[in-house]
Amino acid sequence: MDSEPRRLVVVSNRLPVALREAADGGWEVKAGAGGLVTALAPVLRNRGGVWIGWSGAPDPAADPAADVDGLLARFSAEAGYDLRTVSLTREEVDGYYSGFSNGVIWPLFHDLQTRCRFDPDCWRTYLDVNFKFAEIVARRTTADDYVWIQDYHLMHQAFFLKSMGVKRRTGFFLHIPFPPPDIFIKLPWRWKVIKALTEFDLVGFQTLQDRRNFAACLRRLMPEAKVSGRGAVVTADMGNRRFRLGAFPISIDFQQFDAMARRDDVAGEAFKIREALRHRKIILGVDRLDYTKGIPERIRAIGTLLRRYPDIQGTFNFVQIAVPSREEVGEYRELRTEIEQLIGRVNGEFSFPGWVPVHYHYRSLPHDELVAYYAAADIGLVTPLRDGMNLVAKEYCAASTDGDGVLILSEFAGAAAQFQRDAYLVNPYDTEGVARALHRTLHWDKAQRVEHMTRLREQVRRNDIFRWVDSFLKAGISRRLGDFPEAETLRLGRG
Ligand code: ADQ
Repeated sequence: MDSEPRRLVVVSNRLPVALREAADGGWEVKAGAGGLVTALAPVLRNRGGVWIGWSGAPDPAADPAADVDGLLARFSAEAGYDLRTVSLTREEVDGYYSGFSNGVIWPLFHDLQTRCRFDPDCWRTYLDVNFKFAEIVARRTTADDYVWIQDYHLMHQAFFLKSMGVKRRTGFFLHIPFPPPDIFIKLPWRWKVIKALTEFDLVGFQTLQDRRNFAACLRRLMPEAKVSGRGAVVTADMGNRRFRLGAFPISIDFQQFDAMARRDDVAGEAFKIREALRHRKIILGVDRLDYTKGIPERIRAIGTLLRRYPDIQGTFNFVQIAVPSREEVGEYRELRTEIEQLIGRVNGEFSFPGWVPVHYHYRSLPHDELVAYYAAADIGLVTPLRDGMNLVAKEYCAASTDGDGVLILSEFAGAAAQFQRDAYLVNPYDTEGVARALHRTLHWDKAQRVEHMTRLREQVRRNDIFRWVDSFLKAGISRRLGDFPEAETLRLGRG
């Protein structure tokens, strides 16, 4: 039996803070607000936890005026856990982050292989940067720690730790899908990637299907591997060692979204949104502007809806909120232009005085404003072409506090596995099918909407982000979130 882990160490590409250039030319730190930070901060806080990652700014350490360590130390003191930054040069960011992680793994793992640019230089930089991360992990941790690595940017951490002779208990969670063998084997470095993943003690996926895909790739590329067991977590036997594979669907802080949607100011904001749209039905899309999210296909479906069912014209608005993402990449700029042109076309064809069908916001919204949109919407239209999980679907349900709402969800989002009974599932490529789903659900009566939404909300409430952390830690080290010792105990233990 393994000994009690003393600290939880989280390693991710980005730190849960953003380091950026301030107006006065210096650097400033801003806290992140994602679900992962919310879930992990309580485990790390006051328990001597550490978070290791890139600050998001290429090489601020090279800037003599930047007191990066000082800035992070001040932030760490407030946050109650240590932040350790991995500095990356502009070239490293280009090769490891943009080139390999987002130019190869992201499209390949989302089944969009034609978008991959298999550049061997980027692959080499990916390995170099993974080595750099692993050196810092080795330096900043001890054999008593549990090291939890996040996502596809860092698939070689366990491999490099072992090659340095550093013994650590490691867990890895993949936030994006894992593709089936026919797609995965297109990767020129498929064997090295799968081998690297087998070096973790636990590899976690979003869904059972992802886990099955991984097991199928493993059998194909490493025939000596034997996967056995039943349930969410199974064992892979590699002959000389074993590791575990599990499905851990990620989630959100349900209570936080629910409570925010119930706040008077947020409910007031939701009312204002409805009023501005003259109390017509609201169909809502919220995404990072990414080609996996199916935004052009969704706008085409709105056009089809208006063309096929003319009775519906003037009765609803489609509001699309897109957060700018990876704007430095040409492909993403082209996608933005395509979306704007498609919206222009639909609005040009169907608007009439007093009604414009599609409203489009290209910006990141503060949390409470986003929740006001969720609360105001009658239909959440979540139609990614492929998605690891999709948290927007869960946030929409959590913010629908009156239980009156409809979730139309892509069958290719990880969330579909949990929501298949109560979301209206669609194929995002089938614009006529999506239009039909919209037409039908716009006519659902209140009892029907409430019946499904109540069950969806219950599902998210029960399976929240804290449960996700617990289930991963339980599989990894037979521990729960609350089991990590408080800092006081730690200090006494050390003294
Ligand atoms: P993402 O691809 O980023 O995450 P998603 O899970 O939908 O996808 O999360 C997006 C987040 O961005 C949500 O929390 C949402 O609130 C926020 N957001 C979206 N639009 C916004 C806006 N206009 N303003 C402010 N915030 C906005 C990856 C994987 C997913 C997986 C998650 C978590 O691709 O499949 O669900 O990680 O594991």
